[in-house]
Amino acid sequence: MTNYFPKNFLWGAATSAYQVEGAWDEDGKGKSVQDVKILPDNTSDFKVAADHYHHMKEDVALFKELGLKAYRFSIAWTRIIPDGDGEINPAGIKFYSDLIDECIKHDIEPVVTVYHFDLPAILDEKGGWGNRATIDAFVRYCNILFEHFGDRVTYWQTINEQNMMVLAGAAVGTGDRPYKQLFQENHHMLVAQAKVMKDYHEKGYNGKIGPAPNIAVAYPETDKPEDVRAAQNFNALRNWLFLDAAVYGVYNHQVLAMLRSIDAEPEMTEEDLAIMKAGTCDFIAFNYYNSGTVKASAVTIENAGKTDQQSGFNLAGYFQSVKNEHLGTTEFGWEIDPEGFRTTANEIYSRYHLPMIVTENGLGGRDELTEDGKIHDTYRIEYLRDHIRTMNEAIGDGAEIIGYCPWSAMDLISTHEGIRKRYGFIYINRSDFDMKDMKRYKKDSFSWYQKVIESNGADLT
Ligand code: BGP
Repeated sequence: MTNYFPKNFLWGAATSAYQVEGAWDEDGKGKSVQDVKILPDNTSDFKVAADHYHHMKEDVALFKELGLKAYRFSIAWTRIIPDGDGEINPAGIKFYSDLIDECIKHDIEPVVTVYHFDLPAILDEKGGWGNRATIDAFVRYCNILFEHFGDRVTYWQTINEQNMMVLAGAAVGTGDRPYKQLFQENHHMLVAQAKVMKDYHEKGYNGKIGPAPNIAVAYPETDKPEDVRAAQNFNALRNWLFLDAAVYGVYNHQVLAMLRSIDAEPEMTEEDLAIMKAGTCDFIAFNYYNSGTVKASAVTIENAGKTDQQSGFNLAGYFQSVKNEHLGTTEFGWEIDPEGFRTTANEIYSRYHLPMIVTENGLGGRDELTEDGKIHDTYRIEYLRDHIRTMNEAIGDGAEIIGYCPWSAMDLISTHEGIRKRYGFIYINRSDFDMKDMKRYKKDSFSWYQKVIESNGADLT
């Protein structure tokens, strides 16, 4: 197999603040929607998580040992501005400043997401993204981050998986509401993101900024023209809406028609549209776990609702998600489709011609810590190997992928399935309800990924 990875490829790994940090109310941190949400049954809260807040230096040293060239993490808005739009918390600035310095000291490029599902709870109480004041609060927050860290951070992502907040909000803990409301919130997020990208560019920082949606191409179930069109509709609503806005500053035409027909078209002003046009991105960060498969849908269908990020969803009259009979699944039921990764990367590149960083990709499983302190996660190695192979092929096809940050650098709390669903290269010794000793163990995937990075993707054995 020819190795197409460029010499300076950013081999990385990812986490998000509320899922990894813990210290949920320490050093002045305010509460986010993740801290106050109703948890699914038998599932850990996020109060301690992987206690990365207190193990930061130890963890970054492990990332160095792993060989990471990049670390994709998010900043908790509520550490920086505890109530979302008021006073700045110096301890929050210090924590991320130290984390960035620690990464740089170890030659690890910080790849920073400013907002990963954790809106300040106080802003949520005031109407959240439905309230236009949240746009201003977000823009101010981002500018504060740029002022403090803009000299050291080259890759910024605005919003993690905005599409999943809108389409699978119940699963990712940002709440479910009627489509009319959700797409109005979505519109405000698009405007906020555009303002932030515009500010970032105007202020002349020496870096790049982009969105970080979850992008996964969907297949039609059959070659029936109606199924093909269903897949086109699904892709427009799930994927292209978010990238068309970030890259071209426009609304996808098919999505607007769809939203009109279900009475969910957002209200937007001329000024909003001008802002969207004026603030666009430099690169595309995207998360990929698996593809989707859909068929045409009757005008009324049972279970027209949404499930979780990767299990597909239905829109009566437009599309209905189905199981793909050609794909296996993880033990948590998510389909596995490395070929779809190549297809998705090429599709994104064909549409937008911008450099891409994969900011999430990985397999959640129930890892076992053996008595001699090992974790034999061969299933994770297989998943990552197959995806790295198809990513190499996508680069060979000409898709400009400049970095890969699998989910996750270390075990953390899943969005809705607790810590029993693990993703990390590093095992954290705790369970959903027993904090044990929080000791860090290297999984088999750790030494495997180490070799992958050392060989710049040539050695996947
Ligand atoms: C993405 C999110 C992450 C993450 C991952 C795995 O949707 O950006 O925050 O958790 O999916 O999902 P889960 O934790 O539900 O297994």
